[in-house]
Amino acid sequence: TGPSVAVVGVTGAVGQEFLKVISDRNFPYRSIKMLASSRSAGKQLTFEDKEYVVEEMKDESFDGVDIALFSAGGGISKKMGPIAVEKGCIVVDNSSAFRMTEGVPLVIPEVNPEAMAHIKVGKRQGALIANPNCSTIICLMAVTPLHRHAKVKRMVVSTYQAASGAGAAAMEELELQTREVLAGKPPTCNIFSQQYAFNLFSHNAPVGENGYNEEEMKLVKETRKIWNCQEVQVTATCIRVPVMRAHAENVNLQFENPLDEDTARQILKEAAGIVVIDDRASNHFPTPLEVSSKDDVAVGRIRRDISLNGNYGLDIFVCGDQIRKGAALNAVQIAEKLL
Ligand code: 2RA
Repeated sequence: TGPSVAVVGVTGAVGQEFLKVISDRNFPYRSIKMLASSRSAGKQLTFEDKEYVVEEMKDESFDGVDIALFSAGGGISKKMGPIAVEKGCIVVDNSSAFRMTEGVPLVIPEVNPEAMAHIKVGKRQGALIANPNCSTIICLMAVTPLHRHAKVKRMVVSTYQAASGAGAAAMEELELQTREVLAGKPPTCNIFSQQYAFNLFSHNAPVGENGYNEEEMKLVKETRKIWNCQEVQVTATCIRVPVMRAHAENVNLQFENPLDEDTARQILKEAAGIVVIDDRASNHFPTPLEVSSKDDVAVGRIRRDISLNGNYGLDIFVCGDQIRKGAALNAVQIAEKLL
């Protein structure tokens, strides 16, 4: 009786995580289609003790599909998303293709579920919902509960982004390079133009006229759309670091209203999808390894920003799994809200 589901880009890192999350959360699908490009078509895969063959995605793949989870790049989403919607399918798109499109809800279920409240499966109405960028999801999961309490005036984000954000091939290259460098060999640089192992560099997204790269502008624009708050001041610096699959982000916040660090810590302890790791005595704070493959976003280093008078400023440090809450889990949670 549940929805018929299609997973688009099923062989990629996020596509595989879609399946893990669907299974972990017992998502009540009636049927599931494994869709990918012609390159992956024909591959066999076992899911929940059933054998599937990956099908090459075609227009007719979406006939009768209720919910399609897309993570196959912006080009595929642009081309096939509207076709699926036309057929009455609800598309949850992990690409950036439609995130800033007027009328397309950009949703983090714990943050702005109201943005998609009008969309339900079963009406065969067809709709497209955009999954925010991973660094936006991870940041706003931690900051929104504080924003709701004291209204963020300005947010300065420094990200330390994992290889997984650049795909499975980047994760493989990080491992390969690490072995090569340790063996005294020159690093293989196919995905990134420079050595990644034992290094870090400004995020590989293109840099725009204003000197910000696309990853940084996503944080600026998506925050304003998700919070429906055009006046919030956001700036960001996104860095790629040699970590496999979890992003870390330092966030400096300036509020319109006072918020002391103890209250902030309490708000975060009570926030959905958040775990507070803030043990100063043992210097134990969030780390990418500790959140990898986990659902919750970890927050620590909660402290008053001493550069400001009173309790109008706060610094926090956030870690979240880029493939899971940063992409697949968020999308499946959106799908759950469609039921
Ligand atoms: C990255 N957020 O980490 C981008 C793409 N998912 O590179």
